[in-house]
Formats: sequence, structure tokens, C-alpha cells
Amino acid sequence: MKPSHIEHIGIAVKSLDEAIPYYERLLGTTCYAIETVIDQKVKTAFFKIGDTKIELLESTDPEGPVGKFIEKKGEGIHHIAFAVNGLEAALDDVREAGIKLIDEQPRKGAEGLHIAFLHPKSTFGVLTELCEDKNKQTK
Ligand code: CMX
Repeated sequence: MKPSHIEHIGIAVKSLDEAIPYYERLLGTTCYAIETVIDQKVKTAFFKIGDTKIELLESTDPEGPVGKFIEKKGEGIHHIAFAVNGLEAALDDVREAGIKLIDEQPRKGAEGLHIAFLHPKSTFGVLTELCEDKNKQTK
């Protein structure tokens, strides 16, 4: 497996309304998309910075993964996502390396990406996402 780039960094925030203006000013760009991912119990807001995105995550349910994260650790960096070509093969590599998967199979994430999470307990404490954009294969 050889990721092509950091696809996005996920940042847990209590309020998108409060965080968006800060990031717009910091990055000198506007938020280009807001999307609710119902099954993940989050509302997301996206910014582009080069090939990488910043994904702000506001929980829609205190029992969802981001709600629980904020309750335990407060706001902050929640996960890092690497872009790969061939997500199924990448997951086979990860399995072979003995890394624990949260998602055994790719599933649909925000922006129509195919995604899978690796468990932070086997990735040195960093919730790690692998993702593939089937419409935009990276080199
Ligand atoms: N980064 C690092 N560690 C994390 C973490 C994170 N983002 N989220 C949870 N953990 C740790 C907790 O601190 C806890 O550690 P301790 O056992 O040492 O206390 C442990 O993982 C278990 O946490 P928990 O609060 O009991 O939560 P669960 O076990 O129910 O779930 C996890 C943990 C990682 C499996 C779950 O949050 C998950 O499936 N995450 C992936 C999906 C996700 O985060 N989706 C939101 C993003 C949506 C998107 O981008 O599309």
C-alpha cells in the first residue's frame, strides 16, 4: 500500500457555525460543502488546501463517534485520511500487517468517497481512514 496524499484531516468541533468562520479566515477560502452523514451521526464542512481537505465534524448525536470523542477528549484533531488507489487491496495489506480494522469492507463516506477506518488502538492512537475516489483515481 502506498497512499498518494493526505486526503483530509478530520477535526471535531462543537459547532460548525462557530468553527467555519475561523477556518475561512485562517485558510483564506470559503467552505465549499456542508454534508450530513446520517449513519456516522455527523454534519461535515469542507475546505480545500492544495490536494488536501480540512473536514470539520459536528456531532448530530451525543452517542455518535464524534459526540463521544468530544465528550471524552474535547474538540480537536479526530482522524487523518489517506488517499489510496485500490481500497480493497489496501485493506488486505492492512489485515496482513495485523492492524485492526473498524470497517472490514469499504463503505460510502462524505463526498461519495469509498472509505474504511483502521482502529486507533492498533495505529498508535490515531484514528486512520483510507479512502478512494473512484471518479478521480490518483497517481
Ligand atoms: N482518535 C483516537 N482515539 C479514539 C478516537 C479517535 N478519533 N475515538 C475513540 N478513540 C478511543 C477512545 O479514546 C477510547 O480509548 P480508551 O479505551 O483508551 O478510553 C477507545 O477509542 C474507545 O472509544 P469509545 O469512546 O468507547 O468509542 P467506541 O469504542 O464506541 O468507538 C471507534 C471508537 C474509534 C471504534 C469509533 O469512534 C469509530 O468507529 N470511529 C470511526 C468512524 C468515525 O469516527 N466516523 C466519524 C467521521 C465521519 C466521516 O469522516 O465520514
